[in-house]
Formats: sequence, C-alpha cells, structure tokens
Amino acid sequence: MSETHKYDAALAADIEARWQDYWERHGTYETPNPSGDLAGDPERAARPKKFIMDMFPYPSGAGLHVGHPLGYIATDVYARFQRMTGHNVLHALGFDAFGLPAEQYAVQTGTHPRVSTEANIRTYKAQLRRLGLGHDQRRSFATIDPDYYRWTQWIFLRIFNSWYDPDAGRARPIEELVARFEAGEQATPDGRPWGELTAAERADVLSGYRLAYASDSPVNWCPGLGTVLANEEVTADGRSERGNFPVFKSKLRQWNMRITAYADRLLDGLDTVDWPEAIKLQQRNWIGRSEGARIHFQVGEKGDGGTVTVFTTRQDTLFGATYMVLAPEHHLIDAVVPAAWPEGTHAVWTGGHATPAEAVAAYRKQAAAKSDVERQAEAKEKTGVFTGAFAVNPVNGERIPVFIADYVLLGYGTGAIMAVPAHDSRDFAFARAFELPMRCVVEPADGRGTDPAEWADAFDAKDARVINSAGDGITLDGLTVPEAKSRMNSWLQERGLGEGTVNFRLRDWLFSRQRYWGEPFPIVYDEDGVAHPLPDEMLPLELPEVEDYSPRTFDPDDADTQPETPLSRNEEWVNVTLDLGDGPKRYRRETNTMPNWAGSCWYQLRYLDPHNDERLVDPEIERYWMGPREGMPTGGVDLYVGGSEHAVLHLLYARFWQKVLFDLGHVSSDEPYHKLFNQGMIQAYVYRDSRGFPVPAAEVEERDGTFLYQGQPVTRELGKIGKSLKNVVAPDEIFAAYGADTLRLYEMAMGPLEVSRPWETRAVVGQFRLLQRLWRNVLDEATGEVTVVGDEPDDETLRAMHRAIDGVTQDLEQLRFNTAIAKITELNNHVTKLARVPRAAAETLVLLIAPLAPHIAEELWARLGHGESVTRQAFPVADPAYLVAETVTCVVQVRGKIRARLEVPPAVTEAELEALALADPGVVAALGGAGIRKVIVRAPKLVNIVPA
Ligand code: ANZ
Repeated sequence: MSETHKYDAALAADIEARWQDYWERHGTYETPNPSGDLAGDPERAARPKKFIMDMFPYPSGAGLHVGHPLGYIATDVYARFQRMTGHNVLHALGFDAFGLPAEQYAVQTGTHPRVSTEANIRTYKAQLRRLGLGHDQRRSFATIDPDYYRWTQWIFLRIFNSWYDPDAGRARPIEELVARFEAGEQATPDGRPWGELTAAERADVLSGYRLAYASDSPVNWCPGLGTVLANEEVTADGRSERGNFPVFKSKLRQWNMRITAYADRLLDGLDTVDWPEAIKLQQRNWIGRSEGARIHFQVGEKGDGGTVTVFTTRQDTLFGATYMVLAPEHHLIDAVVPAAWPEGTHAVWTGGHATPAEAVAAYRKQAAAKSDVERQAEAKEKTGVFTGAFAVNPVNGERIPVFIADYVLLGYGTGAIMAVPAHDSRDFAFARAFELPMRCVVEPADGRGTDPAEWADAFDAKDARVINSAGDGITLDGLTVPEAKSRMNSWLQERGLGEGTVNFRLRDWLFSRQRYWGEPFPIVYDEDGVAHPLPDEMLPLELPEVEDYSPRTFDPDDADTQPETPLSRNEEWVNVTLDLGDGPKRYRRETNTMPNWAGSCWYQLRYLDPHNDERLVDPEIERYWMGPREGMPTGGVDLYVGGSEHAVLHLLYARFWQKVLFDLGHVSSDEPYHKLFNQGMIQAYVYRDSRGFPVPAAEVEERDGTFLYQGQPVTRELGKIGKSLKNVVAPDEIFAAYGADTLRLYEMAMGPLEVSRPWETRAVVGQFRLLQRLWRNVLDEATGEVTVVGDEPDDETLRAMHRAIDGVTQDLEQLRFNTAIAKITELNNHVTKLARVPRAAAETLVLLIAPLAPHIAEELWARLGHGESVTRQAFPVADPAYLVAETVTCVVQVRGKIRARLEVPPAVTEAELEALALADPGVVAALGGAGIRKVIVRAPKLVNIVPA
C-alpha cells in the first residue's frame, strides 16, 4: 500500500498490480461455454453474446512499443462495455508464432526458434497483463503448440481430401468424386475407365481436383530468402515483401491451395460482412473478376501449328484484331516458330536477328529479367518480336502476324491476346512501334475520324456503336458494345470457335515453404512418389528437434538456384516405416513446411473450444459464438480489430479455410469475421541529422521551434515507430511514469480509432490529470477518506450525468472512444465544481470510466463500499426525462393582452423570439392583418406587440 493517498505513479502502480492479481485469482474474465458451465446457469445462458477478437500478435524479440496495443486496448474497452451491458463476452488472445521473422531472429542469435519464440511470448504476456487487458487466459494458445498445430494439420488433410464441385457450388469429400469416377458418372481425362488406371495415375487425376495439391508450375522463387513465396508476399516491383530480395519465376514442384475454386464465393461473401469499403475493394480487385470470352485462333497456314486461345474482355472488337501476341513464355511458341523469316518480313519485326528462333530466344532472355509490374507499365516503350508465324482471325479469315511481347503475361487469362490497336492503348503503342495495321471498329463519338492512323491514342468508349464489323453469318454494325459482345459470344459458341467466360486475376495459393519454423505437412510419399495423407491418429506430426534449422540461402540475384528444405537434412525423420492400412511400408516424408499464414487461418475457432482434443470445435459451441443469426446470415466473429495491411493476405486465406470447413460441415458460419475494424497507426516523430540518418528521438531538445540533437539542428517528420527510426517508446516507460490506466486513456483519447495519430509523450499527462481529479472527487487525498455525500444530486448535475451516460453509451457502442472520454471529462469537471459530491454522481463517473480505466474504477468502486468487482456491474442507463432540453415559457402579448405562450430554450435570441411570436397563429389572429408599430422583446420571457 502506498503511504500517501494522492493518485500518483506509485499509487497507480500499486492499485494496478493489486487488481491484476485479483482478476487472475478470481478468473474475472473467464467466459463459460454454453455446453459447459453455462448449461447450469440458465440466466447467464440466455444473455446475448459478443465474440470480440484482435488480430493476434506476432511476438518479436523487441517486445511491445506504444503503437502495438492500440487495437488491443480498443477491443478490451469494448469487451468490458459489453460485459457491463449484459453480454456474455468471449475475448482472448493467442500468439502467431511460426514463420520467417522468428526463424531469422533465431538464426541471427543462434538460439533455437522455439526457445526465442517462447521467451518472446513470455515478454508479451507480461506487458499485456500490465496493460490490464481482460482476456480469458484459459483460452490463450500459440500456433506453435503441438496441440494447436495438430488441428492446422488436420484441416490441411480435410482440404487435401476434398474437391470443389462446381455444380453444387461447394467442396465435397474426395471419396465422392472417386465414387463418380468408379460409376462412370465422371469421365477420366483420357477417357479410360477408372478401374484401368494405375494407383499413380489415379493419384494424378485426383490431384487435378483436390483443394490442396502439389504441382510443377512456375512459382515465385526468392534465392535471398531460400524459399518460394505466395503472390501475395511479392511486392508490386517483384521483390519479397520481407527482406526486399529479388523474386524470380521458377518451375518447382510445390503445394498449392485451390483458392481459385472459391473466387466467386469469396466475392459474394463480401456483400454479407460488415467491413470497411476500402478493404472489400482491395479484396475485389485482388480476386479481379473480368467477364469476357475465350476465342480460338488457328495458327499456321492450315492450322498445322495448332490452336492458340486468347482471353479478351472485348470480343465485340474481333473484327479489329490485326495481330496476335503471346507471352514470351507461352508453351506453344516453339511449335509455331518457322525455320526462316517468311518472305517480305518487315525489318522492324525481326529485331535484327537472322532467324525467328534466334529472335525468340534473345527476347525471352530479356523478358525473364523483368518483373510483371515492369512489364505492364503503361508508359513503358513497347518491345517484342515477330515469331515468323501467322494466325487466322476466325471472324474474317484474315492472316494476322503472331508476336511475342512482354506486355502480355503468362499468368493472366490464357497468356495470349488478340491485339486490337484501335481500341486498346497498349496495342496502339505496340502497333505504332512495329508499323502494324489498325482498324477502327467502334464509332468514335468525340469528333475524331475513323482512321486510327490519324489518332494519338486508342479509342475505347464503351457506350458507342460498333462499325466495320460484318462477316460470315454475323453483323455487329450498329449494335452497342454490350449487345455486340453477347452476339459475338453466341456466334463463337455455335461454331465452336470460343465462348463467353469469366476470368479471375486470383491465382492458387502457393502453400509450401523451404523453411524449418512452420507446420510440417502431414503427407508421406511412397516409392512411386504418390502422396499419402497421414491418418488423423498420427497427428500432430511434430516438428523434429534439430541442430541445423537454418535455411539454405543463395546469392539473391541468382535465379538458377534450387531451394533446399532444412527438414530434408534429417534422414531418420524423413525416411519412415508406417502402416497406412496396408501393412508396414517405407515412406518419405514431405519436407516442406506450411507458410506462416496457416496458423492464423482458423484461430478464431480455437478460442471457442481451446482444449478440445476430440474434434476441431464442438458444434454447439461454434454455433453459439459464431453461428448465423439476425443481421448476420453468414455468421462470424462479432468484432475483429486489426491493421489494414492484412487486406488480401490473412483475411483472404482465413475466409477461404472457413468456407471449406463450412462446406464440409465442420462449422455453421460461412464467414470467419462479421465486422472488421481497422485501427489507425500510432506514429511518432523521427528526427534526422544533416546526412538524413535518424537520431535517438528521446535525446532531441526543442528550442524556439527548432530541434537540436547534441547541439546540432535536426529535422522532424512523422513516421512509423521502430528501432530503425530510433523513436521507440516502450509502454513500460509510461507505466512507470503514470500507470496503465493513463496509457489506456491516452491511446483511446488521441483521436478516432481508425485514424493514424502522432504519439506525444508530453501530452500523456493530460489523461493522468483526469484520473487525479476523479480520484479527488471521491476521496480526500490527505486522509484517504471517502468524501461523497448521500444527497440527491441537483437538477443540473442530474442532467449532466444523464447526458454523459447517454453519450458515452452511444460512443462506446460505435467504438468512438475519444468522444466518450471527452464526455466523461466534461462530467468530471462539472462534479469537481460542486461543493459536496453526491454519491450518485461519483458512482456514475466510476461506472462510465470502468471500461476505459478499469483499475482505478475497481479501486474507487471498492472504496465506495461495493464488495463485487466493477467488471459485471450494470452500465448506467440514461433516464430520458433528463435528456430533454430545458425550456422556459415566453408570454406573447398583443395590445397588453396575452395571446400566446411559447416554450423556448433559455438561450433564445431576441430576433428568434420575435420571429417565433409573429408566426404564432394566436398572434396572427389577434393582429387581424393590422400592421405592426412596435415589438418589445425581453428574452426569454416576454414579447409585447403593439399594432399600428
Ligand atoms: C482485346 C481487347 C480490345 C482488349 C480492347 C482490351 C481492349 P482485364 O479487364 O484486366 O481482365 N489481356 C488478356 N490477357 C492478357 C495477358 N495475359 N497479359 C496482358 N494483357 C492481357 O483485361 C483483359 C484485357 O487485357 C483483354 O481484353 C486483353 O486485351 C488483355 F479494345 O483483348 B483485350
């Protein structure tokens, strides 16, 4: 116990430590489950519920800085408010702990990643406890716990053992597909009966359907990190998001998740969730749905080069296609390239090469060195080379030259386009550079003529009419673009020349990494290389304890390297004898590990039923906390708070897993997170010296508006908080100076939660003073005696109390913590002015501030004589009688006779009052159309009108 009774840092520390111990001892934040303890408590079981979640932390070696807890404090305040308004609240926090950063830190420091990760988790837990966060500790876990990742592996196996049935629009168990093959209801790719395929052939066929599958396709290979990466982990300029190393396309056998099967559902689901529009938009763009057509072109004189299929969103412009472009990596190129340049080949088309083969080889090499973004840049000069081959435009039989050019990407559509230079700006620029013909097929409405040779750029008005488009059995002239598209689709379809289609930008999710610190795949290979899932009883497949966990990395710029998995170095672990149902056999384990996104794809479910080792989650518990309900048809967590940087990574992956689990009947909610809220960032000042290097922010002095470090002037700007910018403020400093309640209040008061805000250590004291004033409103600092009195509050105080209750309730419900604090401050200031503080006013203040500053609220509540924790006290409810604005009665006289009484606000102005009086029907009648000589106004009580 502190010696004095003044609310200072020492007393705050003492109060906070005591209440944190109390909460822990009493399990104050433990939340029962419906099938467990709640079953015996019908009153509690009948309450409404709220599942409130944060994006869980990745515990780094540096511990928390003041920017980290912003979201955690916000959800904690909201969760406390919901408890006080009678909800069963599920609020817990686990740790995301596999992945590259932990592993890199381990490699740097030479400690095993498990050791350093667990130490980091301990530090985080202590810091979070010090903040007074009300988490249900029994529901905490880390993704690296074997009894957690056992279920990550179990889900992987469910995904592996299922396929997406497009007719049913959902995932189904793979055995149901096998049954269809066996019954002949579904044809095998080469038409042979299922029974005639070898085991390896069957495995191959199924691999083409499974939602998790291994394939040899071009992947993002990052030699600098020694691992392959998902598209989502590669920056717009073709480097690794982590480490900023070059990323190359390389053909490697890797695991993938068939997230593309869910493209439509992932789009549609966005309409059912309550998320910021900006995040929905990012997901929509990432999924990138385009409606268009596939059109087949014969290549070579008599179709002898085969068929090249293009994807276009402008099939209405097929008559304007004057050449074709393939991505330089397109697999058909080698088959179409002739031995020599055709007669009369334009000199600019050959790139100065003697043969088409030489030209193609040289160009491919040049293209391989560029990232997709560089290749697609609008402004870039268009490059390419003629393949020597021609294709036939199916709509008019025209021979058109086939080029390769890097502005066409292999990974989009079909990797081939029909070029319509008059109506596509990239094609226009290319056609100009290579002197290719252009044909206008959509009427320019802006006054320009129909000869593209005269134009400065392509013309693409989509509401215009089609021209120059009549051919064999089809005329588009005069149609609008949408009409022409649909007519073209039917024409193509009837002749087998193509069909309308929907293309997605989304690619399958590359799911294996060549790292040690991740979940091992529960997959083994037999001697024919066929992948077998481990049976559920063999889970978890634990990560072996190894000496050498370092990734093998390479020269970051050497694209020709090959990854090596650290797990492959442990021969005893890799080569095993297992009985998978047909007797003991030798197998080789998969040595890749899962990406660090795997653990966060389903963690919301683990909070629900954290110790279940029989099943993923008890269905009754899942339905109670996450199931669909009124206004939430797809169910999900009630509130999920986290940074917007996860828009297309974690949030897309987690939605995908949830949907698969939903389809397979393991959960009742089709979406994992119903309401998403992105908190802003806490930024801090960064000071730089004359060379531009950051200097320690804590040592900078301000003098007359300039900033000095060791006597030298430095510049100031706002930036992220971090070690590299030398501006870290640790929460521990603020705890020591003011305590956790002040830190919580300060972070919540800084501004609207969604807005980024600058940290200013000197401003923190403002919230400390609020708590000191509150403290003095309840008790005497000198003696520690409670000073409140039993008097009924006066009218003005009652109004102030109920206004605050009403405003704070609405603000907390809407996550407007800053304005809630402003209203509490206003009431506190009002109470400070009273000579004697009525108990009712003091208790209202304590209850209102309890979600925000729970320690001082507990202490004051106890000192006010209450035996129970404030945590589950009812939040005060505003009495509407005190919310109506005060009015006074104004008497209106005409010729000295009372003609009307008006209810007006006390602060009404003379002009307003005069206008109100003259408009009153009683006054109008009394005047009877007579003019007015004089109006005497004594606001707010009297108006006297003298008629002419
Ligand atoms: C002919 C055409 C005419 C096109 C026209 C556009 C305008 P979105 O909307 O992004 O789906 N395209 C198709 N595959 C490509 C690839 N692999 N690399 C680069 N470009 C590709 O864009 C679809 C359009 O982008 C397609 O429609 C195709 O060009 C081009 F007046 O075909 B269009």
